[in-house]
Amino acid sequence: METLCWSNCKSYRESEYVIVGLEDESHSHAIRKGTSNAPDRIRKISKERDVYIENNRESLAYTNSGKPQSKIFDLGNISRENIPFVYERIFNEGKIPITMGGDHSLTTEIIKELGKKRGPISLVYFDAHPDFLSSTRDFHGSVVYDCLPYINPKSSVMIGIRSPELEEIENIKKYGISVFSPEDIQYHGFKQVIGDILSKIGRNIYVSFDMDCIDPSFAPGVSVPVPMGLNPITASILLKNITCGGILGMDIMEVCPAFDIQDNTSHLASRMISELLSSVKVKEKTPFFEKTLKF
Ligand SMILES: [Mn+2]
Repeated sequence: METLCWSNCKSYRESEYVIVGLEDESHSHAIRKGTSNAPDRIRKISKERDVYIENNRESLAYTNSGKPQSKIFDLGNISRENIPFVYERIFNEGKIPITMGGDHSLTTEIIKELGKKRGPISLVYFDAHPDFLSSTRDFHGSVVYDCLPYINPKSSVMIGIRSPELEEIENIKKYGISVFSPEDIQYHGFKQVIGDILSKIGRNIYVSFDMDCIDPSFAPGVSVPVPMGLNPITASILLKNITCGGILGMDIMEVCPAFDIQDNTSHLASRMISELLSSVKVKEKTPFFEKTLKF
């Protein structure tokens, strides 16, 4: 089995971070199909693009935060039905899952397991869409509503939102989730937005990263693209500042390889995982810029 290039230890037992692939899109209503191919595609592209070969030796690409310091193990792919069993064990053993989907409804199944143990959770939801429908349930458009029993909406945030439906706007107001759109970030600047986000979220952080939060010019291979999205650098800086004090888990969802261009979206997904893993292990909340590499 191909593993993600950031996987650096031999056994699940010794790992701190566990990579899990979920090849399932059974609860997607999107017209574009193919997110179930994403986990293995991201693994393959990570090996091709984030590893350099010098004199027959593999050399892993660093990020500007250094290289991942944690023990990372790629568990491979599991089925939707096995999520409760596998994630209960991961959370019981104090490990941190980094999940590659699959359609976004898989996040709900992960949050259910996490919420039982560690709820209420501060959900940090990167997405073009709020996924906050309540008239239709149990699909990729109702994730946040389906997660309500396990999260604290007042300490949860949505980042990158730009295509809400009326019903979702009403639910955002009703439950008091803070929304930071790409326009907010452009207008106020990300330093202010980071401050606002950090003042909202608690310490029980779970990050769900729908690749459609990124502008489709950078990430065309997603199942429901929306123009005017986040710049990848902005998303990375936000992600690193939010997660540098530690997280309960993260997922990266909705990459759709069949609609990608030159696998750019899969490469960006691999890169986002490495940006996270290279900066997440800092104990205290040091601002990201104070611990980036100095050349
Ligand atoms: Mn989504």
